[in-house]
Amino acid sequence: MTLSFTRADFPADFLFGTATSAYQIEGHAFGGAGPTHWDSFAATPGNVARAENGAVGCDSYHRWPEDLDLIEAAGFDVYRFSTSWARVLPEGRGRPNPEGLDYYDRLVDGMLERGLKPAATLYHWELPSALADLGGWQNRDIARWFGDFAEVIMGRIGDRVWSAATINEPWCVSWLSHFLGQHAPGLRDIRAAARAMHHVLLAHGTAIGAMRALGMGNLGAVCNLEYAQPADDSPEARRAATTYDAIYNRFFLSGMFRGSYPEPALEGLAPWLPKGWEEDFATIAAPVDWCGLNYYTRKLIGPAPGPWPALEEVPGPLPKTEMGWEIFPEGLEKFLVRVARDFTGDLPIYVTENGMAAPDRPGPEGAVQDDDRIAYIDAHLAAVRRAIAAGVPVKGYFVWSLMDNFEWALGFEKRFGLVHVDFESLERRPKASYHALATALARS
Ligand code: IFM
Repeated sequence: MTLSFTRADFPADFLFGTATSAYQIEGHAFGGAGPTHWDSFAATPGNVARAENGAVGCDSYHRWPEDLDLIEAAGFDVYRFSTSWARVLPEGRGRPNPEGLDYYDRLVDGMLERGLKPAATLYHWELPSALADLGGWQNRDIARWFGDFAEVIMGRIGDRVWSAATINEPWCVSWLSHFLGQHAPGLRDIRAAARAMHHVLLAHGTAIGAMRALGMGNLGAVCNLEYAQPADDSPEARRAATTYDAIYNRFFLSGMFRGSYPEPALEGLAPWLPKGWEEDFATIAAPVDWCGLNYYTRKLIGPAPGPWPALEEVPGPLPKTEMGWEIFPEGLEKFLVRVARDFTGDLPIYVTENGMAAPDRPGPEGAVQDDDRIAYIDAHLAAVRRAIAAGVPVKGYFVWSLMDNFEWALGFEKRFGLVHVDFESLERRPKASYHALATALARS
């Protein structure tokens, strides 16, 4: 199976990339990294499938040259990677770990040597345990700690990265982890969630300031979005979908790009937000140079009994990925149009993550056949092209993920990679989707 487009079907300056994150691939046991809240969350029975963790991951800490070779050989322009706070600052603050700084230094140089643009994300979820002990994202001081971390790591690699984003997916860092309890630190508490939502944004703005002070440009924010639709025509379902949309999609974008929070979210969150939150927007809404959107699926939302937000997800009829997520490429197009119209205007937008978990199917001669993934990427890139045709300044698209990796609470079972990883031998094997992309991206 092939993709229905080639590079030539996109604007000449459109960038293709692939993405990973530190804890999911590096192997956190290596190189003097400090403990993180994901280590203890994963060590707690029932939190992660098969009690797996990121201690070894894909061992990219040692195998990064091979990983960068794969990215280069596929014809990608950009590699979106993240830096582990605890690898750089094992205690979260204070003395840096020289091995950690050296690692990211080598990695960035390795990308440049291969003609790849390094797109760094400061934080992709592994909070140093020492900071979790102090309340983590619930503690307002985290904004300052995060700004200091940004200064340390970017003081080392900021002169060579092509772009830098602050916090991957603020909704996951706050709501998923402090209200739904599905990710570390595994809390289910509305006050903790509200504070984390606000502090994540305050930390974002503080880090933007720290990186600007270093003279860096091309700084951005990355939000994940889920297209919320009412489960039926009732006013109750419409209201529930509006609340879901406000919490998931509008809260963070509004904070960063409008300096306010949406009313349907404040309805339930205002009593729990930290005192004086209204005064923080000058920091939160610090200008950025681009906006990244991570998109995978839509959700049908209906009302549920109980306290705010009084809603629930309702299973939908569309074909699903192995995550159980409905495949809805139209949602990506709608979001690109909507985000540019309502929040970011002329600012470049990047689809910083898109991809699917799919089971491996053996192909001829040991190949890994993942036609479902090829079709998924194809349909979503068609949505990107429609948005571009409608005038949205979409400037790039990143496949999640380069390779199979630690899929958080789902362990290593759900495979998102273009490259298959054997988690016993750690051998990498490009799948059919990798080869399809390499063909589509080849420069003639
Ligand atoms: O694996 C994750 C990634 O860490 C963040 N965005 C969604 C991906 C798939 O669930």
